Amino acid sequence: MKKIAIICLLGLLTFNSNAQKHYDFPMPDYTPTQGNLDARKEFQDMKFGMFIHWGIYSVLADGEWVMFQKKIKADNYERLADFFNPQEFNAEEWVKIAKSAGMKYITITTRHHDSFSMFDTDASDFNIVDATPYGKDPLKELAAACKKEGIKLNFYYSLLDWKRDDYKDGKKGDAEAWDNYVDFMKAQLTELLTNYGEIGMIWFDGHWDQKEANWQYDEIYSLIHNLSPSTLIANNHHIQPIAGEDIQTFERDLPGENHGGYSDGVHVSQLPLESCSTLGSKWGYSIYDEKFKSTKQLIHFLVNAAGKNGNLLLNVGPMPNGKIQPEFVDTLKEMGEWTTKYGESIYGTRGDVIATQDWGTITKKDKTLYVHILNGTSEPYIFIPELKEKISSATSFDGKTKIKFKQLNEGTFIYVDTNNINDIDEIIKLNIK
Ligand code: FHN
Repeated sequence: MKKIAIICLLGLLTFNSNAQKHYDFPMPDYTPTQGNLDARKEFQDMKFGMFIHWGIYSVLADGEWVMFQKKIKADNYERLADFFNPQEFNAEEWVKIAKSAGMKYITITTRHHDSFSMFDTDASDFNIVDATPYGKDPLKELAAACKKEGIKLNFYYSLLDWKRDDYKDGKKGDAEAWDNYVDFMKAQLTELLTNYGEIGMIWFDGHWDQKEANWQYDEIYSLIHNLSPSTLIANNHHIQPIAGEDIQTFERDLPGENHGGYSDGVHVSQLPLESCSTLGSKWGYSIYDEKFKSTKQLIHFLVNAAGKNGNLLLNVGPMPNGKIQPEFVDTLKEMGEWTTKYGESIYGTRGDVIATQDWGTITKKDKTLYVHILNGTSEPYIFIPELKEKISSATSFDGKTKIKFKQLNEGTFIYVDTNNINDIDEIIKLNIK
C-alpha cells in the first residue's frame, strides 16, 4: 500500500513539475484495494486485447469522427439511429474472433464523442434500444458471450460529447450545465457497472477536449472504485496518470514513444501500461480505408509492447451490419496462429529487461528470458547490453537446439545467423541461473 502511495506521489510530482502543463485536478485520496492490485497483475498477464469502436457512425462508413469532420449538425446526425439495424451482429462470433487471435479481453465503446449510447440507458433517449430499429442492447449479449468464453469485458466511455447541450454550455462556463453533465456521466457509469456483470476496466477518453476543465475525477473515480473496487480505471488523456487511475495508456505508440503525436512529454509511470492501435487507419469502420497493417507489423507491435512491459489493445471497427470486416478477421486469424505457437513468450511475461534494440527486445517469465529477434543484423550474433541476469544456457524456442552464447560484463553475445531466421520473430530462450 505504502509503495502505491509513493508511486502516486512521484507521479504527481513529475506531473506538476512540468511548468508548460499545469493541470490542477482534485486528487482523490486513493489506496487501491488488494482486489484492484490483483486485477492490475491479471491485466498485465493478459497482454493482448481487442478494442471495438462501434456506433451509428458506422452507417456512414467514414470513421468515428465523421460527425465532427463532415460538420453534421446534431439534429441531422440523430437520423442515423433510424438506419442502424445490425441484424448480423453476433456477440459470440466477435468473442470467438478475439479469443482465437489470442486476445484475452475486449474493450468496447459504450458511448463515443457523438453522444450515442450503445447500451440500454435511462440517462439518455439517444441510445441503441430506444432510438434504433434494432432495439436491443448488444452489450448485454457481449457480456454474456465474454463470460461464457472467459474473456474480460472493459468499457470505453467518452468524456467529450458533441451533441449534449449541458456539455456544450458547461464548456462555455455554465456551472449548472456542467454539473448536470457530470451527473449524467455518473448515472451512466453506475448503469454500466451494475447491469453487465463484472467489468474489468472503464477506459475514459476525450479529456483532451478541455484540458483545464474540472472533470470532477475525484467524484467519478470514487464512484467507480466504490461500486466496483477491482474495476481498473484508465484515462486516455495524453498526460501523466492522475491519482485514482490504475492503468496508463498510450495511443498509437509504445510506452515512452511519441510517433503518434499524443504523448508529448508524457513519461512512463509505474502503473500497468497499455498501447492501443488500429488494424486499419481509423478506429470506427471506414469503407475508404485500405491502409491495413500487416500481420508481421502487428505481431512486432505486440512483442515490442510486451518488451516495454505493456499490453496491446488492437482495434476493430465493426460494420453497420454488425460484422467485423473480412480483412481484419483474416489478419486476426494469422495473429492467432502465431500466439498459439509462441504465446508462452508473451502472456504472463514482464518487460523492461533491456531497452529496445535494433534487432528486437526481451520478455521475461520466471527463470526464462525470451529474446525476440525481430530484425536481422549484419553480424553473426546479436548483442544484449547490460544483462543483469546470469545465463546458464541458451536454446531455440522449442528447446531442441542449443545456442552458443558468451556472457561478459559489458553484455551478452548470442550467436545466431540472423540472415537465416524466422521472418517474423526468431525467439531464443535464455535460462537464468
Ligand atoms: O478521438 C478518439 C478516437 O476517436 C479514438 O477513440 C481514440 C482511441 O484511442 N481516442 C481518441 C483520440 O485520442
